[in-house]
Amino acid sequence: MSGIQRRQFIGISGGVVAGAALGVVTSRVGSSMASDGVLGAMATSRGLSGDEARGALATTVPPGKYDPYYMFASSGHLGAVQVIGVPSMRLLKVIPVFSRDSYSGYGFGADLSDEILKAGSNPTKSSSLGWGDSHHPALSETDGEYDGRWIYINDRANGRIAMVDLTDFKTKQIIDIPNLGSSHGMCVTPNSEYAHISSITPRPTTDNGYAPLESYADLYRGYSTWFHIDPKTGRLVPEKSFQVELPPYNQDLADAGKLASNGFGFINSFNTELAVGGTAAKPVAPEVGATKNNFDYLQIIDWKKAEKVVAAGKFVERNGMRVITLSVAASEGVLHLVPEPRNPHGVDVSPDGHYILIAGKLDPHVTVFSIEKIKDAIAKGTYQGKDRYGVPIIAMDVVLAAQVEVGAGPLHTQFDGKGNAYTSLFIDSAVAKWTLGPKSGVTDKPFTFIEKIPVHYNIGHLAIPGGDTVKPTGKYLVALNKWSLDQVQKLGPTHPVNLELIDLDSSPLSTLSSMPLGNSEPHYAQIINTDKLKPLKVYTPGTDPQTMALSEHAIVAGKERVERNGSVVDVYATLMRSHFTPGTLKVTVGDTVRIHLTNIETTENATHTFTIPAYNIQATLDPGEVVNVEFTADRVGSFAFYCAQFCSALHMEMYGWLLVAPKGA
Ligand code: K7E
Ligand code: CUA
Repeated sequence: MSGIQRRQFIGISGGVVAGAALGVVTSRVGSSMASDGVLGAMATSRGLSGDEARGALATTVPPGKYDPYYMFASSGHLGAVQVIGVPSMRLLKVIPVFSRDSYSGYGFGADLSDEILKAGSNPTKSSSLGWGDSHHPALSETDGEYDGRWIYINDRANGRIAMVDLTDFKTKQIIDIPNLGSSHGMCVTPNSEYAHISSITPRPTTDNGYAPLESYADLYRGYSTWFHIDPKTGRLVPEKSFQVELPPYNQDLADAGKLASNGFGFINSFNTELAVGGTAAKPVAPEVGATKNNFDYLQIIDWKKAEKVVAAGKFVERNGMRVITLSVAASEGVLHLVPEPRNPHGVDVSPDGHYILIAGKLDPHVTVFSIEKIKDAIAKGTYQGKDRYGVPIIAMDVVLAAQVEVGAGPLHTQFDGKGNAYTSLFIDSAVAKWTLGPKSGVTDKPFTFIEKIPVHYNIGHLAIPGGDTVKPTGKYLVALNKWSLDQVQKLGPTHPVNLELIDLDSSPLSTLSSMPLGNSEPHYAQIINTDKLKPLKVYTPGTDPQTMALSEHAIVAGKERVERNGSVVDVYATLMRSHFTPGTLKVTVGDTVRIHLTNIETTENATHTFTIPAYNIQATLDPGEVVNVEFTADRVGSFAFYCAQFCSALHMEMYGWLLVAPKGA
C-alpha cells in the first residue's frame, strides 16, 4: 500500500466517508457505520488502502445474497466450463465438458456422460479422448443478446464442439467435427442460427488424413464450420450444417457479424507464409517462418450467401459434411480477404456491427475495418488482386476506418455499450481503453486512446457483461491473466492464473479485486446477467437429462426390482437419504449388470452418488435424475458400493454390497 493512500484513508473524518477514497461505495455505507468509523478502523487494522477497502466493499456478496452476473469461462486443458460469480469472483461451478470429472460422475460409467464422450471421439480421427482444451465459450443469442439457454464451446486440441444445456448446467453433446483436427474460432450468430467453429492448424484433405509437408500449400486446408442449432433443443445438427474450405492459413479467432454486419463471419489468420517448420538440417520453427510477411489476411465469410450456395447444391460431401470448396467459395463470393497487420490475434465486431477490430499482437495497433466499406468494395468488385487460391483480396486502405495505437501486444477487445472499447495488451500486461467511432455511440473524439490500467500479468482475453453482444452492460471488466507471478506465494512451481476485476465506472479505471484460480487458463469468458438464466433446482422426478423427459428406466419408491435374463441382470434401484434400494446386489461372475438408478429425492441439494470403486464406476445423481450404469462383472468378490456425497447424518451408512459370486457358487 502506498503511504499516500493510507494517509488519505486514515485521515478521513469519521473514519469512512472519504468521497475521494471510497468513491461510489460511500453512499451505500450506513450512516451509523460511517460516523462511528468502524469500517475505517477495520481497513486500517488490516492495512488496506482506501482503494483496497473500496474494492472489498464493492465486491462482497454476503451470505444469502447473490451475484448479479455469472461469468462463463473456459478452462483451457482442464477441458471444462467454469461459472464464476461477478462481482464476488467466487468459483461457483465447474461443468465438465471434454475431460472426465469424478465429482459430477462425468465419464466414469454413467450412461449419458460416457455416451457423450464416446460420440465425441471419432475413432477414425482420434483415439478415445479423455480430455480437451476448452477455449471459446459462446452463449446462445436472441436478437444479438445472450438468451441464457445454451452455451457452446470448442476443443482447441481436437477440433471438437460441445453444447452445454443451461437448464441443468450439463454437457449434452460433443461432436468430433469432420475435416477439423483442431479448432479455435468459435462464435454464435445473433439469433443462434449457427455455432461457428474453424480450424487453427490446417489438415490434409486426403482420405487418410496424411500428406507430406512438401505438399502443404496444395493439400492442406482450413475449414470454417457453420453448425446449425436446433432452435428448440439447442443441439447441433450436422446434417443441416456446412463448411467453407479455407486456404491453409492458420485460422485464428472468429466473430460473427451483428446488426450492420449480420450475415458475415470474420476469421483472422496467421501464417499466410505457409511455413511448415524446418528439418534437423535446417531448423526453422513456425514462429520464425510464420512471421515473415508484414500482412496476413482477415477472411470474410458471407454465411447467408454460403447457405444459398449449399441450397443450390454447389457443395461436395466430405466425411459426412457438406463442404463448399475453396474455388467455389472464391468464385461465388462466399469468401473475401483483407490484408491485416501481421500475426494478429483477436477479431471483434463492435456492438452496432459497423466495425471489425483486429488486434495486432505483433503490432501496437487495433486495426478497425468498416463493414459499409467492405460491402461496398465487394459490390463494386474493387479488388487489389487474388491470393494463390483465387480468393479475391480487398485492399486494406479501401476498407480501413482507423488504426488506433493502444500499446504492446494487443489481443482481444470488448465493449461497454457507452462507445468505449477495451483491448487486452499481453506484452504490456495492461488493458487499454479507447473510444470507438461515431457509429458506435461516440461522436466527439472517435478512435482515441484514453487510458491504460496495469494487470498482473500477461492478460489474454477480457470480459465485460454482454461485452460481445449488441447491448453490452459495462460496469465490470474481468482481465483473464495467464501469469500470477508474485500475486501468490507458497504454492509450488505451478502457478494459478489470476483474474482481476476492474471497475468500469471509475475514472481513471481501478482494480476492485483479484482471483487467483488454480485451474488451467480460461481463454475466453462471457458474462451474463443472471436474470436471463432459468435453470432447474431439481429435476422433474424420473428425468433422463439427455432428453429432459421421463426416462423409460425411471421408477418410484416401492417399484425397485431385479430382473434376470440369462447372464443379463437388470437392477431397478432408488437412492434416498440414506440408503440404496435394493441394498444388496447378487450376480455371478461374467454377468452383464445393468443398474438403472433413480434418485427419488425432491429436495433441493439432495444429490447422491452410486460408486463402485473396484469397477471404476462413479455416477452422481441429482434429485429426480435417472442414470444407468452398465458393466460386466468380470471380477469375483464382495464389493461395497457407496454414496460419495455427504448427504445426511447417516451418509456413512449409505452403502451396500455387490456380491460377484464365482460360477457355480
Ligand atoms: Cu487463448 Cu482466445 Cu484460444 Cu487469445 S485464445 S488468449
Ligand atoms: Cu447419499 Cu451420501
